[in-house]
Amino acid sequence: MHVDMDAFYAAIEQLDNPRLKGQPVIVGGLGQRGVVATASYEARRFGVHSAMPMARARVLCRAAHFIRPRISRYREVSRQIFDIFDRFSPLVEGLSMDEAFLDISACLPSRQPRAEALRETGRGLQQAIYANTGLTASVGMAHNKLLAKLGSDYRKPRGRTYVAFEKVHLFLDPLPVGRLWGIGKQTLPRLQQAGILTIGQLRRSPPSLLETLLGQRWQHYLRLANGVDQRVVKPERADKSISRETTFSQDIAEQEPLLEILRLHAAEVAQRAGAKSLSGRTVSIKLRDRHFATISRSRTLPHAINSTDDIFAQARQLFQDWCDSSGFPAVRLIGVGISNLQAGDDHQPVDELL
Ligand code: TTP
Ligand code: MG
Repeated sequence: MHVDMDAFYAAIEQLDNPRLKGQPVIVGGLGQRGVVATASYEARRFGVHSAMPMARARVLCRAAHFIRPRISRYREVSRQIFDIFDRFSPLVEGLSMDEAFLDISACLPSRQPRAEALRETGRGLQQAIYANTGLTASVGMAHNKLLAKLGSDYRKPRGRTYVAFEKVHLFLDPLPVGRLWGIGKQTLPRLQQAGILTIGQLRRSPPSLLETLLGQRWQHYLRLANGVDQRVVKPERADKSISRETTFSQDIAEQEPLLEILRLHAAEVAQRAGAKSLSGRTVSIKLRDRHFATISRSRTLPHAINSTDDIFAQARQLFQDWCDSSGFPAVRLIGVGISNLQAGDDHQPVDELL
Protein backbone atom coordinates (compact mmCIF):
# COMPACT_ATOMS: atom_id res chain seq x y z
CA MET A 1 0.00 0.00 0.00
CA HIS A 2 1.15 3.51 -0.78
CA VAL A 3 -0.36 6.32 1.29
CA ASP A 4 -0.11 10.00 0.42
CA MET A 5 -1.85 12.82 2.25
CA ASP A 6 -4.00 15.20 0.19
CA ALA A 7 -2.60 18.75 -0.25
CA PHE A 8 -0.70 18.13 2.98
CA TYR A 9 0.52 21.58 4.13
CA ALA A 10 -2.57 23.36 2.80
CA ALA A 11 -4.93 20.84 4.39
CA ILE A 12 -3.27 21.40 7.78
CA GLU A 13 -3.71 25.15 7.41
CA GLN A 14 -7.41 24.59 6.66
CA LEU A 15 -7.67 22.27 9.63
CA ASP A 16 -6.10 24.75 12.03
CA ASN A 17 -8.10 27.67 10.68
CA PRO A 18 -11.63 26.54 9.77
CA ARG A 19 -12.30 29.85 8.00
CA LEU A 20 -10.04 28.53 5.24
CA LYS A 21 -12.14 25.36 4.64
CA GLY A 22 -13.29 25.17 1.04
CA GLN A 23 -11.15 28.18 0.11
CA PRO A 24 -8.14 28.41 -2.17
CA VAL A 25 -5.07 28.23 0.07
CA ILE A 26 -1.51 28.54 -1.17
CA VAL A 27 1.38 27.68 1.14
CA GLY A 28 4.89 28.78 0.30
CA GLY A 29 7.48 31.52 0.34
CA LEU A 30 5.91 34.95 0.45
CA GLY A 31 9.09 36.88 -0.34
CA GLN A 32 10.30 38.18 -3.70
CA ARG A 33 11.62 34.86 -4.92
CA GLY A 34 9.18 32.67 -3.00
CA VAL A 35 8.05 29.33 -4.37
CA VAL A 36 4.75 27.47 -3.92
CA ALA A 37 5.13 24.48 -1.59
CA THR A 38 1.60 23.29 -2.19
CA ALA A 39 -1.92 24.52 -2.92
CA SER A 40 -5.32 23.35 -1.74
CA TYR A 41 -7.42 21.61 -4.36
CA GLU A 42 -9.58 24.74 -4.57
CA ALA A 43 -6.49 26.71 -5.69
CA ARG A 44 -5.29 23.98 -8.05
CA ARG A 45 -8.36 24.63 -10.18
CA PHE A 46 -6.71 27.92 -11.11
CA GLY A 47 -3.60 26.09 -12.30
CA VAL A 48 -1.52 26.68 -9.19
CA HIS A 49 0.88 23.85 -8.31
CA SER A 50 3.94 22.98 -6.21
CA ALA A 51 7.31 24.51 -7.19
CA MET A 52 5.67 27.35 -9.16
CA PRO A 53 7.00 30.86 -8.48
CA MET A 54 4.74 32.54 -5.95
CA ALA A 55 4.51 35.61 -8.19
CA ARG A 56 2.87 33.47 -10.86
CA ALA A 57 0.49 31.88 -8.33
CA ARG A 58 -0.62 35.37 -7.25
CA VAL A 59 -1.54 36.18 -10.83
CA LEU A 60 -3.40 32.91 -11.38
CA CYS A 61 -5.37 32.97 -8.14
CA ARG A 62 -5.57 36.45 -6.66
CA ALA A 63 -8.29 35.59 -4.18
CA ALA A 64 -6.29 32.82 -2.50
CA HIS A 65 -5.09 32.91 1.10
CA PHE A 66 -1.30 32.97 1.01
CA ILE A 67 0.40 31.34 3.98
CA ARG A 68 3.98 30.84 5.07
CA PRO A 69 4.88 27.24 5.87
CA ARG A 70 4.88 26.13 9.52
CA ILE A 71 7.21 23.20 9.11
CA SER A 72 7.29 22.18 12.78
CA ARG A 73 3.50 21.91 12.86
CA TYR A 74 3.57 19.77 9.69
CA ARG A 75 6.18 17.53 11.30
CA GLU A 76 3.96 17.09 14.33
CA VAL A 77 1.09 15.93 12.12
CA SER A 78 3.50 13.74 10.17
CA ARG A 79 4.45 11.94 13.39
CA GLN A 80 0.76 11.36 14.12
CA ILE A 81 0.12 9.76 10.75
CA PHE A 82 3.26 7.63 10.95
CA ASP A 83 2.03 6.38 14.34
CA ILE A 84 -1.14 5.28 12.58
CA PHE A 85 0.84 3.56 9.80
CA ASP A 86 2.69 1.62 12.51
CA ARG A 87 -0.62 0.28 13.76
CA PHE A 88 -1.40 -1.14 10.31
CA SER A 89 1.93 -2.81 9.58
CA PRO A 90 5.35 -3.32 11.14
CA LEU A 91 6.87 -2.71 7.70
CA VAL A 92 6.61 1.01 6.96
CA GLU A 93 8.94 2.88 4.63
CA GLY A 94 8.56 6.64 4.88
CA LEU A 95 9.28 8.58 1.69
CA SER A 96 8.58 12.08 2.92
CA MET A 97 6.57 13.80 5.62
CA ASP A 98 3.23 12.84 4.09
CA GLU A 99 3.95 9.67 2.21
CA ALA A 100 4.86 6.03 2.93
CA PHE A 101 4.82 2.51 1.64
CA LEU A 102 3.28 -0.13 3.92
CA ASP A 103 3.83 -3.80 3.30
CA ILE A 104 0.48 -5.16 4.42
CA SER A 105 0.73 -8.63 2.86
CA ALA A 106 0.94 -10.33 6.22
CA CYS A 107 -1.56 -8.06 7.94
CA LEU A 108 -4.74 -8.74 5.97
CA PRO A 109 -7.79 -10.29 7.58
CA SER A 110 -7.83 -13.90 6.31
CA ARG A 111 -11.56 -14.44 6.49
CA GLN A 112 -12.15 -12.46 3.27
CA PRO A 113 -11.03 -12.83 -0.34
CA ARG A 114 -7.78 -10.94 -0.83
CA ALA A 115 -9.13 -8.10 -2.96
CA GLU A 116 -11.87 -7.42 -0.45
CA ALA A 117 -9.46 -7.58 2.46
CA LEU A 118 -7.19 -5.08 0.72
CA ARG A 119 -9.98 -2.64 0.04
CA GLU A 120 -11.18 -2.89 3.60
CA THR A 121 -7.69 -2.27 4.95
CA GLY A 122 -7.26 0.74 2.68
CA ARG A 123 -10.56 2.19 3.80
CA GLY A 124 -9.69 1.45 7.42
CA LEU A 125 -6.43 3.35 7.13
CA GLN A 126 -8.11 6.37 5.53
CA GLN A 127 -10.73 6.37 8.28
CA ALA A 128 -8.12 6.07 11.04
CA ILE A 129 -6.20 9.02 9.61
CA TYR A 130 -9.34 11.10 9.36
CA ALA A 131 -10.57 10.18 12.83
CA ASN A 132 -7.20 10.97 14.44
CA THR A 133 -6.18 14.05 12.51
CA GLY A 134 -9.17 15.40 10.58
CA LEU A 135 -7.14 15.09 7.37
CA THR A 136 -7.68 13.04 4.24
CA ALA A 137 -5.29 10.71 2.45
CA SER A 138 -5.25 8.78 -0.79
CA VAL A 139 -4.14 5.18 -0.95
CA GLY A 140 -3.02 2.83 -3.69
CA MET A 141 -2.85 -0.92 -3.30
CA ALA A 142 -1.22 -3.47 -5.53
CA HIS A 143 1.27 -6.32 -5.52
CA ASN A 144 4.24 -3.96 -5.96
CA LYS A 145 5.51 -0.48 -5.18
CA LEU A 146 5.25 1.00 -8.68
CA LEU A 147 1.57 0.18 -9.04
CA ALA A 148 0.68 1.11 -5.47
CA LYS A 149 2.33 4.51 -5.87
CA LEU A 150 0.62 5.23 -9.18
CA GLY A 151 -2.60 3.96 -7.60
CA SER A 152 -2.58 6.45 -4.73
CA ASP A 153 -2.29 9.29 -7.22
CA TYR A 154 -4.98 7.95 -9.53
CA ARG A 155 -8.06 9.50 -7.92
CA LYS A 156 -6.74 12.14 -5.60
CA PRO A 157 -8.00 13.59 -3.28
CA ARG A 158 -9.56 10.95 -0.97
CA GLY A 159 -8.84 8.33 -3.62
CA ARG A 160 -8.54 4.63 -3.11
CA THR A 161 -7.34 2.46 -5.96
CA TYR A 162 -6.59 -1.22 -6.00
CA VAL A 163 -4.73 -2.44 -9.07
CA ALA A 164 -5.50 -6.14 -9.36
CA PHE A 165 -2.99 -8.42 -11.02
CA GLU A 166 -5.16 -8.96 -14.09
CA LYS A 167 -5.84 -5.24 -14.51
CA VAL A 168 -2.22 -4.09 -14.71
CA HIS A 169 -2.18 -3.24 -18.42
CA LEU A 170 -5.65 -1.75 -18.31
CA PHE A 171 -4.42 0.56 -15.56
CA LEU A 172 -0.92 1.38 -16.82
CA ASP A 173 -1.31 1.57 -20.59
CA PRO A 174 -3.20 4.91 -20.81
CA LEU A 175 -0.96 6.73 -18.29
CA PRO A 176 1.57 9.26 -19.62
CA VAL A 177 4.97 7.68 -20.01
CA GLY A 178 6.51 10.33 -17.74
CA ARG A 179 4.78 8.70 -14.78
CA LEU A 180 7.29 5.83 -14.83
CA TRP A 181 10.01 6.21 -12.23
CA GLY A 182 13.26 7.45 -13.69
CA ILE A 183 11.80 8.97 -16.84
CA GLY A 184 12.63 12.61 -16.28
CA LYS A 185 13.27 15.86 -18.06
CA GLN A 186 16.04 14.43 -20.21
CA THR A 187 14.40 11.23 -21.44
CA LEU A 188 10.80 12.36 -21.73
CA PRO A 189 11.20 14.69 -24.75
CA ARG A 190 13.11 11.99 -26.63
CA LEU A 191 10.32 9.48 -26.09
CA GLN A 192 7.68 12.02 -27.04
CA GLN A 193 9.49 12.91 -30.25
CA ALA A 194 9.49 9.24 -31.15
CA GLY A 195 5.71 9.20 -30.64
CA ILE A 196 5.83 7.33 -27.33
CA LEU A 197 3.40 9.24 -25.14
CA THR A 198 1.84 6.56 -22.98
CA ILE A 199 3.13 3.64 -20.97
CA GLY A 200 1.24 1.31 -23.32
CA GLN A 201 3.06 2.73 -26.32
CA LEU A 202 6.40 2.19 -24.62
CA ARG A 203 5.46 -1.38 -23.78
CA ARG A 204 4.66 -2.13 -27.44
CA SER A 205 7.69 -0.42 -28.98
CA PRO A 206 10.34 -2.56 -30.66
CA PRO A 207 13.34 -3.32 -28.42
CA SER A 208 15.77 -1.78 -30.91
CA LEU A 209 13.96 1.57 -30.73
CA LEU A 210 13.80 1.41 -26.93
CA GLU A 211 17.52 0.71 -26.76
CA THR A 212 18.24 3.75 -28.94
CA LEU A 213 15.99 6.01 -26.88
CA LEU A 214 16.68 4.70 -23.40
CA GLY A 215 20.19 3.28 -23.63
CA GLN A 216 21.40 0.48 -21.38
CA ARG A 217 18.47 0.77 -19.01
CA TRP A 218 15.83 0.04 -21.66
CA GLN A 219 14.94 -3.38 -20.25
CA HIS A 220 14.43 -1.87 -16.83
CA TYR A 221 11.90 0.60 -18.26
CA LEU A 222 10.22 -2.11 -20.27
CA ARG A 223 9.74 -4.11 -17.07
CA LEU A 224 8.22 -1.08 -15.35
CA ALA A 225 5.92 -0.47 -18.33
CA ASN A 226 4.75 -4.05 -17.91
CA GLY A 227 4.04 -3.38 -14.25
CA VAL A 228 6.96 -5.51 -13.04
CA ASP A 229 8.76 -4.14 -10.00
CA GLN A 230 10.58 -6.34 -7.49
CA ARG A 231 11.56 -3.76 -4.92
CA VAL A 232 10.57 -4.60 -1.37
CA VAL A 233 9.34 -2.23 1.31
CA LYS A 234 12.39 -1.28 3.34
CA PRO A 235 11.47 -0.05 6.80
CA GLU A 236 14.12 2.37 7.98
CA ARG A 237 15.87 1.20 11.08
CA ALA A 238 15.27 3.57 13.91
CA ASP A 239 18.63 5.28 13.40
CA LYS A 240 19.17 8.10 15.84
CA SER A 241 22.36 9.35 14.27
CA ILE A 242 24.94 8.55 11.62
CA SER A 243 28.55 9.18 12.49
CA ARG A 244 32.13 8.22 11.79
CA GLU A 245 35.21 8.73 13.91
CA THR A 246 38.89 7.77 13.97
CA THR A 247 41.23 7.31 16.89
CA PHE A 248 44.89 7.95 16.07
CA SER A 249 47.86 6.04 17.38
CA GLN A 250 49.57 9.37 18.00
CA ASP A 251 48.30 12.81 18.81
CA ILE A 252 47.91 15.08 15.81
CA ALA A 253 48.90 18.65 16.43
CA GLU A 254 48.22 20.20 13.04
CA GLN A 255 44.89 21.43 11.79
CA GLU A 256 45.30 20.66 8.09
CA PRO A 257 45.35 16.85 8.27
CA LEU A 258 42.53 16.91 10.82
CA LEU A 259 40.37 18.94 8.46
CA GLU A 260 41.19 16.50 5.70
CA ILE A 261 40.01 13.59 7.87
CA LEU A 262 36.93 15.54 8.87
CA ARG A 263 36.10 15.93 5.19
CA LEU A 264 36.51 12.21 4.52
CA HIS A 265 34.28 11.40 7.47
CA ALA A 266 31.69 13.91 6.28
CA ALA A 267 31.71 12.19 2.88
CA GLU A 268 31.13 8.81 4.47
CA VAL A 269 28.32 10.11 6.68
CA ALA A 270 26.73 11.76 3.62
CA GLN A 271 27.00 8.56 1.64
CA ARG A 272 25.41 6.45 4.37
CA ALA A 273 22.64 8.98 4.96
CA GLY A 274 21.91 9.26 1.24
CA ALA A 275 21.75 5.49 0.87
CA LYS A 276 18.98 5.40 3.46
CA SER A 277 17.28 8.58 2.23
CA LEU A 278 17.89 10.20 5.59
CA SER A 279 18.99 13.72 6.33
CA GLY A 280 19.76 15.42 9.62
CA ARG A 281 19.27 18.83 11.13
CA THR A 282 22.04 18.56 13.71
CA VAL A 283 25.73 18.28 12.87
CA SER A 284 28.18 17.31 15.62
CA ILE A 285 31.89 16.88 15.93
CA LYS A 286 33.67 14.88 18.56
CA LEU A 287 37.24 15.43 19.67
CA ARG A 288 39.49 13.85 22.26
CA ASP A 289 42.65 15.52 23.42
CA ARG A 290 45.81 13.93 24.76
CA HIS A 291 44.41 13.92 28.28
CA PHE A 292 41.49 11.81 27.02
CA ALA A 293 39.01 14.57 27.63
CA THR A 294 36.20 14.12 25.13
CA ILE A 295 34.49 17.18 23.78
CA SER A 296 31.56 17.42 21.45
CA ARG A 297 30.20 20.45 19.72
CA SER A 298 27.02 20.60 17.71
CA ARG A 299 24.80 22.93 15.84
CA THR A 300 21.17 22.55 14.75
CA LEU A 301 20.06 24.03 11.45
CA PRO A 302 16.66 25.22 10.27
CA HIS A 303 16.63 22.52 7.59
CA ALA A 304 17.97 18.99 7.26
CA ILE A 305 21.08 18.30 5.20
CA ASN A 306 22.83 15.20 3.91
CA SER A 307 25.45 16.28 1.36
CA THR A 308 29.20 16.06 1.95
CA ASP A 309 29.70 19.77 1.39
CA ASP A 310 26.94 20.83 3.76
CA ILE A 311 28.03 18.47 6.51
CA PHE A 312 31.70 19.35 6.11
CA ALA A 313 31.01 23.11 6.09
CA GLN A 314 29.25 22.82 9.46
CA ALA A 315 31.85 20.44 10.90
CA ARG A 316 34.72 22.70 9.85
CA GLN A 317 33.09 25.71 11.44
CA LEU A 318 32.54 23.78 14.68
CA PHE A 319 36.14 22.58 14.60
CA GLN A 320 37.52 26.05 13.98
CA ASP A 321 35.42 27.55 16.76
CA TRP A 322 36.76 24.90 19.08
CA CYS A 323 40.37 25.56 17.98
CA ASP A 324 39.89 29.29 18.61
CA SER A 325 38.43 28.79 22.06
CA SER A 326 40.72 26.01 23.26
CA GLY A 327 44.04 27.13 21.81
CA PHE A 328 44.06 23.84 19.87
CA PRO A 329 45.61 21.16 22.03
CA ALA A 330 46.76 18.10 20.05
CA VAL A 331 44.00 15.69 19.12
CA ARG A 332 43.69 11.92 19.69
CA LEU A 333 40.31 11.29 18.13
CA ILE A 334 38.15 13.15 15.70
CA GLY A 335 34.67 12.36 14.44
CA VAL A 336 31.65 13.85 12.74
CA GLY A 337 27.99 12.91 12.76
CA ILE A 338 24.47 14.02 11.97
CA SER A 339 21.39 13.51 14.13
CA ASN A 340 17.81 14.75 14.40
CA LEU A 341 17.28 12.50 11.41
CA GLN A 342 14.29 12.59 9.17
CA ALA A 343 13.12 10.44 6.30
CA GLY A 344 13.39 11.61 2.74
CA ASP A 345 14.70 14.83 1.38
CA ASP A 346 13.07 18.10 2.14
CA HIS A 347 11.55 19.21 -1.14
CA GLN A 348 12.96 22.68 -0.78
CA PRO A 349 15.25 24.22 1.76
CA VAL A 350 13.06 25.95 4.29
CA ASP A 351 14.75 29.32 3.74
CA GLU A 352 13.65 29.29 0.10
CA LEU A 353 10.09 29.02 1.32
CA LEU A 354 10.24 31.89 3.78
P1 TTP B 1 2.95 16.12 -2.12
O1 TTP B 1 2.42 14.85 -1.51
O2 TTP B 1 3.69 16.00 -3.41
O3 TTP B 1 1.78 17.16 -2.36
P2 TTP B 1 0.50 17.46 -1.48
O4 TTP B 1 0.37 16.52 -0.33
O5 TTP B 1 0.50 18.90 -1.10
O6 TTP B 1 -0.68 17.26 -2.50
P3 TTP B 1 -1.20 15.88 -3.15
O7 TTP B 1 -0.38 14.77 -2.57
O8 TTP B 1 -2.64 15.80 -2.75
O9 TTP B 1 -1.01 16.04 -4.62
O10 TTP B 1 3.92 16.84 -1.09
C1 TTP B 1 3.68 16.86 0.30
C2 TTP B 1 4.08 18.20 0.90
O11 TTP B 1 5.43 18.47 0.60
C3 TTP B 1 3.27 19.35 0.33
O12 TTP B 1 2.07 19.57 1.03
C4 TTP B 1 4.24 20.50 0.46
C5 TTP B 1 5.61 19.86 0.35
N1 TTP B 1 6.18 20.11 -1.00
C6 TTP B 1 7.03 21.19 -1.18
O13 TTP B 1 7.34 21.93 -0.24
N2 TTP B 1 7.53 21.42 -2.43
C7 TTP B 1 7.23 20.65 -3.52
O14 TTP B 1 7.70 20.89 -4.65
C8 TTP B 1 6.33 19.52 -3.33
C9 TTP B 1 5.96 18.63 -4.48
C10 TTP B 1 5.84 19.30 -2.05
MG1 MG C 1 0.59 14.46 -0.62
